[in-house]
Order: sequence, then C-alpha cells, then structure tokens
Amino acid sequence: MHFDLEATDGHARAGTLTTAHSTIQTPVFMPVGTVGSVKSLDAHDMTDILDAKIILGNTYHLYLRPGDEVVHTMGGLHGFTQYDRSFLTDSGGFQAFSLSDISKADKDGITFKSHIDGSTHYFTPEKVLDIQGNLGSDIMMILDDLVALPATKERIALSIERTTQWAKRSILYHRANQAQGKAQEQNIFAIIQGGTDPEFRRISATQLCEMDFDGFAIGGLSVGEPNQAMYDTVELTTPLMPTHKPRYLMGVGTPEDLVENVKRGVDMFDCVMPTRNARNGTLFTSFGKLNIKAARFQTDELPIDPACDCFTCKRYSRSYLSHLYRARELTFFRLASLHNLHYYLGLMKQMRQAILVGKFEGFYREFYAKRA
Ligand code: PRF
Ligand code: ZN
Repeated sequence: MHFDLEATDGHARAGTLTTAHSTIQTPVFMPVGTVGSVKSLDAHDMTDILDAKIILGNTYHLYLRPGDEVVHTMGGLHGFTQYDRSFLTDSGGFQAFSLSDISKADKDGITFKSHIDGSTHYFTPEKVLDIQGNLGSDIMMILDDLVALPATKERIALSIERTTQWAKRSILYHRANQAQGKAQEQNIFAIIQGGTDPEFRRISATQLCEMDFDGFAIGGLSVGEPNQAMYDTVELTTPLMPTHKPRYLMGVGTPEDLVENVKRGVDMFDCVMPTRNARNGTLFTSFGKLNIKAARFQTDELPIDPACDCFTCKRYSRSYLSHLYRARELTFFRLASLHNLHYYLGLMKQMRQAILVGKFEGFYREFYAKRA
C-alpha cells in the first residue's frame, strides 16, 4: 500500500491511497457492506453506477456466516462478491461488543455469543488476522478492546492497555506472516481508543503510532457522546498521528460529521447512515435532509435533489419514490441507497477538490449556508 499526501489546507488533507485492488482518492467515504454486500446493491452498482473505490466488510459477520473458509474457497471477498476494488474489514471486536448478547474481554481476547445461533466463539488478535487473511481484505483492522461509556477511569485505562498489547501481538504476527510470504497484499491498521478523555487518548495514540502499522484509526467515538466531544477528541488526536499515513475515523457519521472531521485531518470514514437512512426514507440533499414519507411528495414531480446527478435523480420523481416507499417496494431500497451513497461520495469529492485548490474554508462556509 502506498499513501501519497498531495495537499493540505489547514488541517484538512487530500491524498491518494493505492492498494493491490484500487487507487483511492482521499478524503474518502467507504460504503458499509457488512456481510459482503452494501444492502440492496451489488458489485455492478458499486463499480459502474457509484464508482466507489473501497467498501467495508465485517469480520464478525462473515466469520459467523458463511464462514471465512467459504469466502476463502470462493476467491476471497473479491472473488466471492465480484467487487474487484478494495475492501477494508473491521476486526470484529466492535461487533462482538455491540451485537452479541454477552461479550467478555480478557487479557488474550474476546468471548462472545453469535447473534445468529447463540454459539460461543473466541476472538484473539491473531485469530481475527487469520480470518481477515481468508477474507483477503486489502486493509485489516486489529482487534481492539472497547468499553461502554460512561465507564470508570480504571476500565478505560485497562481498555487502552489491552488495545496496545493486542496491537503489539497483531503487528508481530502480521509481519511474521509476511516474512513467510503470506498476506503480501494485505495492510494492517491499529485503532486508537481512550474514550473522550484527553490523557487516555494521548497515551493510546502515542503508544500505537510508535508501531509499524500501515495506517491508524480513531475508534471508540460516535458511541453516544455529544458531537462536540467527538470533534474535540479528533482534534487532539490527529496531530499525534503520522503525517504520511492514512487516518480513519471509524463509524462516522452525518454529513456534518464528515465535514467537521475532514477539517480536523481525517482521511477515511465509514458509516451505515447513508444506506440505513435510505431504507427508512431519509434522503440526504445539498439543502439538508428530506423525508420521503411527507404527504407533499406524493404528487411532486421533482427529483429528490434537483442539484443531484445520481442514477435515481436523473430518472425518477419524488412522487414515484414516495409511492414505492408507501408500497414497501424493494426497488425503493436500491434507488434511495444509490442516491444517498452518491451524495456521500460526492460530498467527499467536493471536499477533496476544495483542499487541492486551497479553498476548504470557503467550502465549509457554503456547506452550512446551503443548509441554513
Ligand atoms: N472499533 C472497531 N470498529 C468500530 C469502532 C471501534 O471503536 C467504532 C466506533 N465508532 C465503529 N466501528 N473495531
Ligand atoms: Zn440523487
């Protein structure tokens, strides 16, 4: 993997990330394809219609079903899904923690129960890299130890200590695999934890950024804390991260969150929001959110956003989409997801363009002015 930082404007950055499967211009938003599909869409939609260069998959889900061995046999995520560009896979720690009835971390890993059949499983730092090896993702995330907030200082201290220990095991294991000729095309990112406590964040960032990872993520945010606390935490963390490696803010966020965190030096994002909101009728536009459920759209001949040139807006009226939504037609999920993802990918492109020409501040003002 290669990361080329092309321009900075204030703290905002524009770069190019090259993996074995695609060239990714940053800042980038990665659509979420948890089980190997971005919900309601397929590889053709992601490539030919949306032109997404990287999508996110989940170790937790794919390990439980269909099983990483099955994916491996079918040619890894690329062969299995027929999406031939980049995949980043999350490690499973966060999903074990948020989806499992019970999950319990000890010094070596995380025990959890499957949300599918209740069976018990154990993830260690090495095990989640083996799974991601079978998945063949371009970027693998390390196992991290998460805490439910609010948490005691002692619990957060333990979380960052464990995350550092697991990071050490992860990088050793991965580099040893590579020395044996394995995982040659795979990259590995560490995940900074520490809640919203500045001191814990500093310790976690410093310890992890000393290690030889290909990139670094900021985890443990967007878990219910106030927006400003997230922004402040990102603002104090990014200056502690290496300049010439990609920075990924996990599970974030709203369009405003993307703008605020690009401004603070983040390069990569993922979030279920554009696809999840699409499915419940909330559509993102240049003038803010539009709820297709509103009665006034039943006879509205305009597209979702007259300023949008997506697949859906070029063809269909609010009236038709309102009808599909009310009739619970599956076609609605696809058309709405295509629009929302096009909006998210377009927003990132606009920010990148503004950074490249040194006009991020102007972009920022206009972004908010249009939504006022
Ligand atoms: N860790 C991992 N995955 C994540 C997170 C994290 O902290 C978050 C936090 N918003 C989303 N996804 N491994
Ligand atoms: Zn559109």
